[in-house]
Amino acid sequence: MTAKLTRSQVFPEAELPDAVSLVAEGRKMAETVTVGRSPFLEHYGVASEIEYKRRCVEEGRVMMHAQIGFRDTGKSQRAWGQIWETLDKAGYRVDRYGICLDWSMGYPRAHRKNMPRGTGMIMQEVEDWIAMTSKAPVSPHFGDFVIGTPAAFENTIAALLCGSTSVGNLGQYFAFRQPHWDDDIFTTAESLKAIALTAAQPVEVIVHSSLDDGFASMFTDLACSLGAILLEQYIVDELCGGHASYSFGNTYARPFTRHAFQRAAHKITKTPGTMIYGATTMYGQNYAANYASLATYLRMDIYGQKTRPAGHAVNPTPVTEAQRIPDIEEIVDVHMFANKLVELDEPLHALYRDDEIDPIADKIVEGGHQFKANVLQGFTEAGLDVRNPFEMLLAIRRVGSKRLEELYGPGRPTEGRLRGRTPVVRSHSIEQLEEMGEGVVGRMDEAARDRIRNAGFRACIATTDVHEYGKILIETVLRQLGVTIVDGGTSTDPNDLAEQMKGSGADFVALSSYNGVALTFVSELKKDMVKLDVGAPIFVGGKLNRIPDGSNTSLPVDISEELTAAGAVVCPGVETMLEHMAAMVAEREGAEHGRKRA
Ligand code: B12
Repeated sequence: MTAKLTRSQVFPEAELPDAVSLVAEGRKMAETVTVGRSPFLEHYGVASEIEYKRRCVEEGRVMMHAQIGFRDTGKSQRAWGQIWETLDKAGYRVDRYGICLDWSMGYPRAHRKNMPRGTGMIMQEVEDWIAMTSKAPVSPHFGDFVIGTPAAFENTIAALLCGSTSVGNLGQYFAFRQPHWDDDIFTTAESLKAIALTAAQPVEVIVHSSLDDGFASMFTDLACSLGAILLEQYIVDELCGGHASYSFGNTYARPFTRHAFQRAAHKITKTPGTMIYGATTMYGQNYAANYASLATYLRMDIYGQKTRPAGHAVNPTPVTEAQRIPDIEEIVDVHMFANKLVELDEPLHALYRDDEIDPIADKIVEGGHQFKANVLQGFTEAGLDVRNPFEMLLAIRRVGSKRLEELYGPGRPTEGRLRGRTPVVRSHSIEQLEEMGEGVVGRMDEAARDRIRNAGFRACIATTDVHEYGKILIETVLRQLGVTIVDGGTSTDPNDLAEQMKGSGADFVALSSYNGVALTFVSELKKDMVKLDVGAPIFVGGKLNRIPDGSNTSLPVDISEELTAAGAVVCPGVETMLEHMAAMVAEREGAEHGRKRA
């Protein structure tokens, strides 16, 4: 059982920054920084997106959300106008754009230059932000790498100035770490100031949180995910006077629970929801098959918003998403598809069963309230000040999703289950990975399995960024093969990983990378390992691509060859690593045999 929390564990510092002064500093900025008038606000004659959303809910309109953001700012500006215009001509509407800032934008501007870049948009001046949002009357939603990062305050200022009334992403605050940035006190302070700045605006501004980016993708219990919304409402609305809102969807792949969760969330929504994100974990490499997944989750989401509107836009995700960031035409196509689906949706309503789904939604809500209450009580018992937003933010971030669920989850304590509990309503994603891992081991040749088991391998497993599912999969497979796991962490730094390799004497690294940084990471890791005289193989898998410098398409390209040249073993699947491990065993046996003969 997980040990109880104590204040000194969570906050070893003698003193924390004063929350009241930080909130005051954020509010003061509202004297000079206010929401700019964007074409969206002008066109619809509203003060903020919240007002627009309430209006759409009243009219029974299903809103549409598209994600855009290319490395090249010119291309992003083109996309802003082109997608809206093409859909408008067809008689359809895109209501909001979620802007994919690059993760390097999460560093304060003065630190940004030499930091690792991902695959998103990089903007320099506030004028660039304004130039983009002025291209069409679509609501700018700054969902990522604003609140929650070390650049929270300055990026929130830019977002408000260019007319955005929806700024995120509190979910990222809790779960993301910018590489080479260890100062979570600074990140918390900047985020709290940013929240206070939004709260002090004369118009209502959404503080957005993506549950999937935050803890929800790692909770095994949907009640904890709902409890996370309640905790965020508590911090933002109650403690800071702001307007917390949320999205979910990427990792809610099972239609029944996706829908039950929508209904549960509807019951506790205060500020209108931002968007229901596409169920992108349903996508694979085949576009035609992806259309079936698209239709399944979209239909569910459209129905949800028609019958229990919580203000969310739905998000048709292009079917190319599992391969790379989608291009402009692909975004237009998928929106044509989604709008048609809305038109075709009406006669199908009778097919859905309220009597089955509503009791599940009720269980999630009850469990969610229980989770929030458990967290507040547990924190109080540990000596934390639950009325202080700084302490609440930093404590939740430091304790982390897994431990929060272990300590305070509403599920019944059960030995042998993930997080030591039987979930109130099981979330699908993590269990699915475990099943996938078991499948890989089950399909292995029995002799190979035994030889690896007997080899007594020790493996250091890590990720270069927030994507952790690949790591969980590898861990499941390796554990079943008797490999000792050294946890190299998520969003780790190459130098720390090399040190860990040295300290633990691991036989190999298994690295999962998805954000377009694999090449830089592996090159640095290799250098650091050479420095420390560590010669172990580096297995790498995930989404192995990057945007080449000076690219004219802004689309990432495969980097498998470069990674091989940099000294890594590129693994399109887990099987490749297992084959290499078998070869390592054979080599060891050969060496052993040679020694015996000598
Ligand atoms: C789930 C997901 C998320 C979740 C992650 C939840 C979590 N805690 O893990 C959330 C919502 C948090 C997320 C966030 C982001 N994501 Co994301 N995400 C995905 C998604 C849908 C699935 C990836 C996944 O985990 N698959 C499950 C694994 C198990 O399967 P797999 O990838 O097929 O892996 C196989 C092999 O690669 C191999 N493998 C994987 N790792 C390893 C390691 C070793 C050693 C070995 C041997 C094998 C191996 O094993 C698997 C079985 O064969 C993909 C799109 C897609 N459908 O693939 C985007 C995707 C990876 N994300 C992407 C992006 C851009 C982001 C964000 C930057 C978006 C944003 N603006 O916020 C943020 C990340 C921010 C950050 N700080 O890093 C991009 C990457 C773009 C690119 N490189 O071209 C993708 C491709 C989506 C897209 N098209 O834009 N994401």
